[in-house]
Amino acid sequence: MPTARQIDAAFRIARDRYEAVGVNAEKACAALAKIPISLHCWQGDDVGGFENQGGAVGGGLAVTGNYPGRARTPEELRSDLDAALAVIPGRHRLNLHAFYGEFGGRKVDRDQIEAAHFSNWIAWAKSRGVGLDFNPTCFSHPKAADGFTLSHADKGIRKFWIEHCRRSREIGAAMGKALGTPCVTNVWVPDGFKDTPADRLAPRERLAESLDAVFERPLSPKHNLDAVEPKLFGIGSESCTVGSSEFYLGYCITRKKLLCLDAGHYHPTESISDKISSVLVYLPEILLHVSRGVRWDSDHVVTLTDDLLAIAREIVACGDPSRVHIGLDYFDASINRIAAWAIGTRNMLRALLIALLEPPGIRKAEKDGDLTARLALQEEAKSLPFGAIWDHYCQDKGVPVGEAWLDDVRKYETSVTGRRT
Ligand code: RNT
Ligand code: ZN
Repeated sequence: MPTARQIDAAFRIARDRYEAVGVNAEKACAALAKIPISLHCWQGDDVGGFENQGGAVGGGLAVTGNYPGRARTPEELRSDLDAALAVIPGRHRLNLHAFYGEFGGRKVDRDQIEAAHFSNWIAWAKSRGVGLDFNPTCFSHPKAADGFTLSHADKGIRKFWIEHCRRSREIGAAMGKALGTPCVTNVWVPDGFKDTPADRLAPRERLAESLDAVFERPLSPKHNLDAVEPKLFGIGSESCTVGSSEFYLGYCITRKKLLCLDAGHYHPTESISDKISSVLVYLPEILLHVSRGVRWDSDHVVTLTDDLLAIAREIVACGDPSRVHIGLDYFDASINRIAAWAIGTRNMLRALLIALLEPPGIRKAEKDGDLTARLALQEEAKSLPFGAIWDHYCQDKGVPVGEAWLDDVRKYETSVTGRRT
């Protein structure tokens, strides 16, 4: 492990190197500290939730792997999140799903949930200085078993899910109010067809109508921001997804909602990086689900890929990162789950730091019409010493530098997660 002095020395050299290309590394670090990442609670327990219904994940989602140590209770999940946050620099957020409520052993159906069921989460978040985001859970439930919820042909089933989503955004608003930072409440429904539908229009009309009912009551944007999430396909809904990209883009523009761009929800050769600027022309704010699809929407742990770098670059290049709410969305049960959070979140931050350290000469070359210089500078920027800036940032924020974080996670594994059966 490098000593603090070595980290400082490397930082000073790197800072000078960046200064030579017109970048202020200290300013970049200060800007990074202002960007929160919303950690997805569902990485900690394989999208299980705490309803004690014993229901495996549904809705076309698949979690694979059997690594020991899954969180089985809200206390365990909070403790695991503390362990993850301890190795991630900066202040962040937690993204909760409705079925992570605490129901005191009683059966509380989804259309009965209340903010009181999340009071321990709110207290935890407050004590950690963490913001909360929220999601209705429209899967892993008997009323979603045939793959349809808000667009269901049965009015009673639609009503049930409308009530669930309505309550979810009220809970989101209660969280936002209690914590003094707006909660982004994101609606994703699995609705879709395994095989070629005869009528694609009616379910889409029903989905729009149901969503309008969900969002009927205005809530202060200081407390809650509504988002909706499109998808291309899921397991069991390969032929047609009711909430497609076009469906929700239109919905968001006409209803003034946040569009959620999930990195795994498009054709495999499409990246959400190019979509960010496109939708920011029409929408003041958007939500991202940063994920990594491998051949399909497999939700692998986020790694430092070209795709991730491009996403981070666009968030920064569009001028105001606060317009883009960044959430993570992956679930890997084949490795240590706390490590999965740490790896993905640290990578998201690292990608943002690289974006914040982009030499201004690249943009200038484009403005000047010098495409040769643009490409040359883009390529040279790839070997600038961002690692030394990142190490220093981690040290400055009081978290382990480099792979040292893994030792901390291993210690926690030996004493806590590894003992769970
Ligand atoms: C599913 C969506 C959705 C979920 C979470 C658990 O394809 O990406 O965001 O992953 O709500
Ligand atoms: Zn998602």
